[in-house]
Amino acid sequence: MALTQNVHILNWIDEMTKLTKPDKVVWIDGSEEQLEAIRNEGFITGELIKLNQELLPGCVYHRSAPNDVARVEDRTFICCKNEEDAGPTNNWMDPQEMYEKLYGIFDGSMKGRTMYVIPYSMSIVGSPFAKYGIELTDSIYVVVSMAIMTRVGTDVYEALGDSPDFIKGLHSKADLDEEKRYIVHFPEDNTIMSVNSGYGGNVLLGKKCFALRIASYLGHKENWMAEHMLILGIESPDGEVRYLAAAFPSACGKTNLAMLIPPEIYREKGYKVWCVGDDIAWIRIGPDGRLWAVNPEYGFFGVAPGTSMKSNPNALLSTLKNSIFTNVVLKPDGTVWWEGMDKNPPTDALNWKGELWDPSDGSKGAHPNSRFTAPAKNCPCISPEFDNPEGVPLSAIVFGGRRAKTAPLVYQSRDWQHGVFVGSIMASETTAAATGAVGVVRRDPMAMLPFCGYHMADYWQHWLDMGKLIKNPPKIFNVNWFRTDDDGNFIWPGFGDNMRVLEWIMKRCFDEVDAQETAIGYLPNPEDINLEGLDFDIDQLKSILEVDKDLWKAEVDGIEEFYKQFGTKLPQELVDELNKLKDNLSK
Ligand code: OXD
Ligand code: MN
Repeated sequence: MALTQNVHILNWIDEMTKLTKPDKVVWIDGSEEQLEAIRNEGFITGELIKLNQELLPGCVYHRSAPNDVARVEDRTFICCKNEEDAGPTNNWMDPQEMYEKLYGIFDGSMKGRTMYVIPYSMSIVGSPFAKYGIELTDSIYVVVSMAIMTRVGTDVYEALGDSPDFIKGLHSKADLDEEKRYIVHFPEDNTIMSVNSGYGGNVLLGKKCFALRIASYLGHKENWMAEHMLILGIESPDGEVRYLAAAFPSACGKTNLAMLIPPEIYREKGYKVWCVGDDIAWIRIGPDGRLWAVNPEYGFFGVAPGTSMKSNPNALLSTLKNSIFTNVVLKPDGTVWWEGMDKNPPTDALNWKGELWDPSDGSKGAHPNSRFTAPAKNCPCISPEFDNPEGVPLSAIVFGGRRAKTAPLVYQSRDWQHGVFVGSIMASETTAAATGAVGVVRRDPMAMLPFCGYHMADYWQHWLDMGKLIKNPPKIFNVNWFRTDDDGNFIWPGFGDNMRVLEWIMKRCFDEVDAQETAIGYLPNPEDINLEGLDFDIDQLKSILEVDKDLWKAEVDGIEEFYKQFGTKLPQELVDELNKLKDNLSK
């Protein structure tokens, strides 16, 4: 029975039902009883596998198809009327043409299946940040995952009333045909369509599709920002908490930073780090002229391999109940394992493809992109402000990347405009694990390249325009935990010790410490980074704070090359900043 009388919702569901032709329609109400029944159905269909309920209460296991284990950027489209509005970094197709193509693929795709109707909210229902979505799907995995990753429930219908203001999401696994796999956004129609995939990043439509691609488009129209950023709070011994948001390309330890455990000397003094979010921030200007941020999600969709009690105990502890594990190793005792969890690969276990796994044959047991889906509230360091509808005030915005030599451990931009430039030139060097080629620079401005729902140059302009509206803007920084020595070893210890850098960042935000002005921005005086309790000498620190002008001149060439594709849309302010950098480097 329909759970709403909203005609916009009913008409759309009617149309999508006629198109996809499911055997039945089930309205999800968000109740635990209904989810329990659906999980049980998943055990029968085989979409889900029950795990050991004593050791992992409420946890289930899921495998996606072997050809369907990651986001598919080459099959992800932004379909707005004018190609120019999608920009050079997005795939585009004329919306009419794309609708026709997709309607052909969706036609009858749910025959013999159930269509689930999932009402969900990104951020707290009724809060100033809240945006609502409805996802129609034929996947039980999607239903149970959305119930972890978003706020699912009938209060969404109440909040919507008769309004047409919701994001329509249609997902069907169809035949999991790679050739017909499409993840498509129609920002002008508030619509997302995803077909022929069952992998989280492609099918949990609240996450990348809505909370970043569609939301970035909405933020541009409505003067707010949707960013690919973690949010954390640093509590000092006197109980004051200062917040920052940080953007990193993948493989830079974003989840680890979001859940950082400070070094012992900080903990002894009473410092704490609180996680508000690990992936996405929605940011608005508050009445006090500061930026206020919320995490619009309700759970973590983290990469499993490498997560251990050493690297990120808070993440691992988050997964011990009511979580979903996808494409990891399934042990005979009904628990799970992945590479990097510990040094004891299990015997008699099944690998991510469901085959008996022999750890000694050199193959990986878990897929490198295997995932956990865990309720944020399981996290031991989840911020008490996680559920605050007003969000948290940002003192700093931090950008970062993985650079062997170019970027110093940390530097601060001169002002908002320069900070936008710093975000726009963000880059990471590829590691051997990512591709065959090592050290290739990949630009990923604000870590938004795959997630910006409109023209990247308009997005930069939006950042610049927001700067003019924010009376008390956060300070903008860049960090690089990944400087290497001549043998390729990381110099900075990273992980919890990144706290030492965050402390300097916060001191800068509150004018509590000086800095040196350099060609690229403000750098710390080395003695201002606290090395207490760390086996790391000041000369090592100096070496990773060094700015090599020749490397930066080469960097300028790379930036110019990257900027070229944006043509005349490139904001003049960024051209000015690039020229200023060139000038500074020639002095
Ligand atoms: C993610 C990503 O899964 O950024 O969060 O790819
Ligand atoms: Mn992400």
